[in-house]
Amino acid sequence: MASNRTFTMIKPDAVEKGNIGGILNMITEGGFRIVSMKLTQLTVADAQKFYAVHSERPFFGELVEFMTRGPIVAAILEKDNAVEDFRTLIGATNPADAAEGTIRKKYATSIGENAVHGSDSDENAAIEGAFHFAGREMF
Ligand code: DAT
Ligand code: MG
Repeated sequence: MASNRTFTMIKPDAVEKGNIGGILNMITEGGFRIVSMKLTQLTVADAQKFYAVHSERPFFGELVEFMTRGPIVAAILEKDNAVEDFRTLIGATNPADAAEGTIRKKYATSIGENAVHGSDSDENAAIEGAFHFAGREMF
């Protein structure tokens, strides 16, 4: 059975541009309940660990630099079929391919600076959420 929680980050580009409110509005309008949320900043070690699966890719250095350059909003979200439905709401990794009505279509500027993260599996959602939040911060 699919878990009902996913993990998201509003990335530094979107925070810099003042898009936290607009993105949170799309998330809540999309039927997701906020379980946990905070403004925080990833260290280089955090970003390298978070994106370890991409460590051999040519864009890894750029990705780590981008993700650590300013604050992010980290949040755990709840909805039936959360992981899959949130991936649908955020849209394709490259905003040029993202469907109308998706967060990345509206707020992302490039494949690298694409405004939001969404977990890709129930297992990763649990790992990523626990990385940022203690049990007492999950409501
Ligand atoms: P997603 O964030 O849609 O899950 P991913 O897991 O494949 O995408 O990649 C993680 C992040 O790495 C992505 O949000 C932006 C960056 N990235 C991926 N492919 C890239 C590329 N070809 N050039 C630059 N950055 C890229
Ligand atoms: Mg991914």
